[in-house]
Amino acid sequence: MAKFVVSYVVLFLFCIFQQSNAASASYNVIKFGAKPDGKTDSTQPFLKAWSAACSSASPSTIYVPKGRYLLKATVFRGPCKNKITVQIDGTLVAPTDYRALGNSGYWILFIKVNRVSVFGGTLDAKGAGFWACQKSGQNCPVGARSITFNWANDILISGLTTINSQSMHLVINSCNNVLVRNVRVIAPDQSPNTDGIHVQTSTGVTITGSTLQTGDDCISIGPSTRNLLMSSIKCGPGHGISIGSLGKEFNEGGVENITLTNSIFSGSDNGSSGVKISQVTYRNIQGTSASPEAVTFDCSPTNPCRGIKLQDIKLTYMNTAATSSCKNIGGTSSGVLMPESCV
Ligand SMILES: *[C@@H]1O[C@H](CO)[C@@H](O)[C@H](O)[C@H]1NC(C)=O
Ligand SMILES: CC(=O)N[C@H]1CO[C@H](CO)[C@@H](O)[C@@H]1O
Repeated sequence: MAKFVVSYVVLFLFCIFQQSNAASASYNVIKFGAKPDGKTDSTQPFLKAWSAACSSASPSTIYVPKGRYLLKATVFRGPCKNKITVQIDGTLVAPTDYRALGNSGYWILFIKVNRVSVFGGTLDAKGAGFWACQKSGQNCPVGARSITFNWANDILISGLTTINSQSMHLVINSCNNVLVRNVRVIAPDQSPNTDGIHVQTSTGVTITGSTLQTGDDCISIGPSTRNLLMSSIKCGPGHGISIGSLGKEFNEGGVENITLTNSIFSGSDNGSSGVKISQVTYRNIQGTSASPEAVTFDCSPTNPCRGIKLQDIKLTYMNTAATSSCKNIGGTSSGVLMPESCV
């Protein structure tokens, strides 16, 4: 009898699997006219593939084969009828002239999408021209973020590489339930404002197994962010992890329940804050600091940081213990702490 039940269940699962397989649709961008030559503008073919997937009643896959695809500023808009998987085996490249992304502020933008998964892919934004413009003090456009999710829910970003963004590489803004895993960010350590991952006004974001080498914050956390988990992060060069560094506007929402575990920093420095911060846990963090002061909690007297927990931290500066400084902070510390805790 028990045996019968098991095989019945297996058969039943098999049927479901068959069914969902049969019903899913696949859209290859090449069939919509995309050219993998790195020169022909493939923006419209990508948008047509998106429209087809977005209006599909069954789950669908957009497939980007190997090759280089030139994309201008592109908006993938939802809501869509069902789940969408974007499988990228190729590289998306931005136009060589940085002005082509204009003042839009975005290169690849997903708006109001739900249940979208992006697997693989490389984004090469060719940001060097834009950074040079900024350095020379000319009149430059605002600079485009490479990939942004705005008002999105149930998102998976897995195995994506993003290179040389004009500004922030990956932005998660006003989202719920986002998993970022095995992502790589690569930009020179002198490139300005090229944050690796920026999270803001979002709940339930997990960032794991990612390597972030960039010119600004590896991860920056903006106002109104709750339940953010970061684990197995390799950061550096880069400015470490900053919380609430925007802090410019009044009535910004606080940052709550942020956990960073099992992460390694090299040549990193710190960030500080102007917004209300609570329940931040740093556990099992190692590495080297670019400045003698490795840990700075510069919380404001009006919005002190609360519930900060530090456990097993070892950060050195030129082979000696780095230092820490705390202002207006409350919390606890345990385990081996280098620098000594100021909490
Ligand atoms: C804090 O965030 C974690 C995810 O990092 C979540 O599992 C947990 O439920 C959150 N705690 C509270 C009190 O919301
Ligand atoms: C190296 C570095 O950027 N250190 C900074 C850490 O944060 C404090 C407070 O904002 C700054 O004063 C340091 O310069």
